[in-house]
Amino acid sequence: MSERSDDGSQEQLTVTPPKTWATGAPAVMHALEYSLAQTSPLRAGQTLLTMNQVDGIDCPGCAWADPAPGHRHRNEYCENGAKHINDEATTRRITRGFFREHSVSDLAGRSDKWLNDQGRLTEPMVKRPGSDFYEPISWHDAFGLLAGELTSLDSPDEAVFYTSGRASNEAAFVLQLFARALGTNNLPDCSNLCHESSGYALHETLGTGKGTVSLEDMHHADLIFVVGQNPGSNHPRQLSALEQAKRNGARIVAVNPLPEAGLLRFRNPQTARGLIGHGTAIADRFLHIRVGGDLALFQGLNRLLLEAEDARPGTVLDHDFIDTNTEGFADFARHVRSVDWDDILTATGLTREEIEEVRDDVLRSERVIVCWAMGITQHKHAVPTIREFVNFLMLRGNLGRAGAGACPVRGHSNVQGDRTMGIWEQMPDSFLDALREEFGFDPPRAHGMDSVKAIRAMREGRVKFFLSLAGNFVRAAPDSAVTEEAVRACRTTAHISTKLNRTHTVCGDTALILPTLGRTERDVQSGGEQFVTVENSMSEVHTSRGRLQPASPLLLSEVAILCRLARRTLAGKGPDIPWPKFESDYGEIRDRIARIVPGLHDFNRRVVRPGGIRLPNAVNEGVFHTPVGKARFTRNTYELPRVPEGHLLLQTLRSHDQWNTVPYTDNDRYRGIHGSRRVVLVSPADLTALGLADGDHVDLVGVWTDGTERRADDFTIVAYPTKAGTAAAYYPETNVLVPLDSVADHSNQPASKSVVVRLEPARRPAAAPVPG
Ligand SMILES: Nc1nc2c(c(=O)[nH]1)N[C@H]1C(S)=C(S)[C@@H](COP(=O)(O)OP(=O)(O)OC[C@H]3O[C@@H](n4cnc5c(=O)[nH]c(N)nc54)[C@H](O)[C@@H]3O)O[C@H]1N2
Ligand SMILES: Nc1nc2c(c(=O)[nH]1)N[C@H]1C(S)=C(S)[C@@H](COP(=O)(O)OP(=O)(O)OC[C@H]3O[C@@H](n4cnc5c(=O)[nH]c(N)nc54)[C@H](O)[C@@H]3O)O[C@H]1N2
Ligand SMILES: [Mo]
Repeated sequence: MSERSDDGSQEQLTVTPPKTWATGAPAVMHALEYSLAQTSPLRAGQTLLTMNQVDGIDCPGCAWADPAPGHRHRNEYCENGAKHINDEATTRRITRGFFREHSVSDLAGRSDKWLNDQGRLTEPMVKRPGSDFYEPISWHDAFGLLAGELTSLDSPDEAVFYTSGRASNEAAFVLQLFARALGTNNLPDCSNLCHESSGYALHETLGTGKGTVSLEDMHHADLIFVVGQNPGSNHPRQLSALEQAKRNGARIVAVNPLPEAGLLRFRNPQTARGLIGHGTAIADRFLHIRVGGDLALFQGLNRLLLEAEDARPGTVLDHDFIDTNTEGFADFARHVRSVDWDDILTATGLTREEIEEVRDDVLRSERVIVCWAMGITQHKHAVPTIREFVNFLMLRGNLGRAGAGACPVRGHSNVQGDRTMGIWEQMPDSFLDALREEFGFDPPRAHGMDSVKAIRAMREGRVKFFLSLAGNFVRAAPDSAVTEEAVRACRTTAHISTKLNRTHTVCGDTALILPTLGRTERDVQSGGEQFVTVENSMSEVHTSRGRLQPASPLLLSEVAILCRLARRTLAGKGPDIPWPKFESDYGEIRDRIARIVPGLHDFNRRVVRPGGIRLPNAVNEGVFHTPVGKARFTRNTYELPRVPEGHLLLQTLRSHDQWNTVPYTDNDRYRGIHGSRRVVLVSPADLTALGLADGDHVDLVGVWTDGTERRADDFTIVAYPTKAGTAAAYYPETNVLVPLDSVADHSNQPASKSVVVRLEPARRPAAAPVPG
């Protein structure tokens, strides 16, 4: 796959010392700079002022929760939220002339940033078999074409419907209903690539896939672990919660192979103090851990807690909680007592004293929360790692009580809601039974395909039709070359999107672009102006209402596109579902959801109240929906990836200036990197050992256990204080290095933070830039 700079200039990398603080006044300036480059001051203001306000637009960025109504700032958004929203509100437009000028192969050679920079999609387009150009198509013909393709499949299981977490609850519900009425559970989503490991481990141990804490809990914890996440860039408003917790006396332990800016110090732009002062030191303790070492760390901690209990019986463990609510304690305890300290120290790269100091923090704390994100979930042993977090929390009863619990910090603003709505290839029977009751058809019961399985099936010709509701599948998925080949093997691909991305250019014989309204835009249907709903990381469901004039009069909402497609495809065949009614009034969809999803009864009435609805979490009522009716202690083993001599363990992560597969600029301000994303961060100690130097040009060569190698060309080395033995580089440029078969055990989530690489002198000089 060719990667090149499209702006006509040679990439100019400059490196400055990493920042030791996050947010604050410069962040506000940066947000405005990007916003004004995209849109007018008026539009920027219109969006920003209603963002995350009651009855306003839900930020299309991360899934962090909003403070309770009445406690929100007038500017309840962060620098990055402002960038995301104005990236959508951009005044730039892609018209049919653009597609006449640029063939599909031309577009396939462009960078992710260039494609995104072209602006909003404005009318439906089709690429027909044999053609290298997208051409306009009417909505009517587009739905006719797709319906024809779907009905001509040998089996509904030859179709796959991918959802990204930007989609609203209403759109997600309609999509899964359509897929199941058609007869398939092939509903992969970005969650398969994101928090699947969390969902799996929490389900298995606690009987719910969701986190157990609220924002209130964060504010009242005594000790908060921030493990494997970079909130300064990816969940900036989490820093406000951590700051608040600290003001109430909490201690924060950050665990990361990189000393991330936001973990060190935070200047809150929403307070005068933040704008002028030095800000709050966030982490009281920073554990500079090896990539993949977290399971060992928590086993070490758990062992120390058991030993502390031995020394002072009855003072350390919460026996009441353990006896009443859990099973498996004895087996777990036996195992953890036997784990070898040398193994723990090798895996973590920490000293025993460092781990003992954290034990002392724990012993001093009544209420403990563990927060985590991709640094944990994207490993082969992600599921056992999260199970070990649960063991750790349960030892001292830190579950189901105020100020304590498990906090998987979700990515996309509605990734959790999409799951609640049934976007999952293996929804439980209770949900499928409720669908049957409500709509009078028998949904398929056999599990469908997740993202990785779908790629395999496409490659083998078992899937012929691929539709995505938002997202950028070929860039988000691992093993770029393999995934691209798989998607190209489909007969039909179709994308419901706001902006152009690489997945539109790596397509099936027939490909459709179905342009849609974004969350910022007014959504007027025959039943009047609509709002949609979303669910954040803390299970709060609330409304989002767009304000801006749509980017083009030809756009349809996601709900409208899906309802019309369903109606055409299932006409005369499918169950009797009132698609047109759903399209004209989303309240009709919510009435159905209310009867299917536990906790959303009376949905329409309750969701419009300030603050919306908090879905109940059984764990907080002391109820565990596991087969045994109790929470489970588990016995966890792991095998660290084998890193041969001369190799490093590479994690693929986000820069400060990107939204997942979409880079906004080539800068990563907090890490001091400017002007290029093709950089690899390596520790000075490893550089010396490998005979390499800061500024060297290298190829990253990924080695996989089956002997295959994958190569990402021409990266510049940046000497960086990452943990020795480990390296870091940006996603999606490095997805080419992640083998499709390299997945987390049990959850099948790609192990994107665990790639064994070798650095070789660059084979060829930097690709010649091509003018945009
Ligand atoms: N601005 C912005 N915000 C975003 C996104 C975005 O792209 N841009 N994406 C959204 C989405 S979908 C998601 S899922 C979240 C992702 O949020 P994060 O999980 O914060 O995202 P990553 O950049 O993947 O960062 C992973 C962090 O884990 C650390 N890490 C890597 N490996 C390990 C390990 O083995 N152990 C430990 N302890 N740490 C490790 C890395 O150094 C890094 O700090 O952010 C959401 N918010
Ligand atoms: N190597 C590696 N790979 C990873 C990760 C990693 O850390 N490392 N992270 C993984 C994670 S956590 C995730 S969540 C996935 C992300 O995977 P995706 O969710 O598939 O990717 P995004 O980049 O968020 O999708 C961006 C596109 O969504 C469309 N879009 C934006 N807003 C809207 C909207 O309102 N409606 C519609 N219909 N379309 C819209 C636009 O066309 C835009 O181009 O990537 C995963 N891949
Ligand atoms: Mo994510």
